[in-house]
Amino acid sequence: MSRQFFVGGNFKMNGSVDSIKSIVSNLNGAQLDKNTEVVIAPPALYLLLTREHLGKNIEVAAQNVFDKPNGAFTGEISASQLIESDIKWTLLGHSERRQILCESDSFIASKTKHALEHNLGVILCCGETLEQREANKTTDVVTAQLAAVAQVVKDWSKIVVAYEPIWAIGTGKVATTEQAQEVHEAIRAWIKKTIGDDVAEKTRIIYGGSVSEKNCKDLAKQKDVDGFLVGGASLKPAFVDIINSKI
Ligand code: G2H
Repeated sequence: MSRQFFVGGNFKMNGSVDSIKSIVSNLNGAQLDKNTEVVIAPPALYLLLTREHLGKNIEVAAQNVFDKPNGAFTGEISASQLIESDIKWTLLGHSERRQILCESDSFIASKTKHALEHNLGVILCCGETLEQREANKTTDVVTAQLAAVAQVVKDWSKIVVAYEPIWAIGTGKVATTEQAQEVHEAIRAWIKKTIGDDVAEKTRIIYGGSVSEKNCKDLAKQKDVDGFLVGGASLKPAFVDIINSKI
């Protein structure tokens, strides 16, 4: 079966009112592949500004969400606040949050569960370090990250899995098409075995890590690569070429 191609833009902690407006206006004016689902994730401060100015053909994601309802949680944003603001997606489990903010597999799983219960779509990131890859532990590491979620989440229909090898993030060192396909295939096999055939067929598994307008077309041809999570290049006009990588 065919899965709809999915391209996410993760702005990380970048942008200003002016630059975000200019990215949004560039996307609004661009010819985008209508068969590709596009979601952009600006910093929290700019979520409303982005949603206000962005065309309805593109959805907006938060870069994080908390796993508790509104209350005394300084610095956090709730799922219901996102939904009320027409923000329909969230990223979770990005390696920068796993490593710099010390987020554990179980915390990410709890946030995923809570986000899904509030009807948010979740771009769930997983990925290995260079050390883990060199020790042949890639599949074990990414499937353990996903297994923590599978323990608490049964319905995967609103999850997009983003495979992001940490050694390829922001380094310009993209995984080869073979390396990406191999891990995506292993993730799909794991989903099939652990969750079920139908979920494995339907779940989008996207690649992230130094995706650019130069390498996207080859990566997009891989059987199990269903799209991209784009960091640095999502801030540039070339993001449009990545969105259009299937045409
Ligand atoms: C990986 C990716 C987007 P970049 O973090 O999530 O960033 O494309 O800059 O490597």
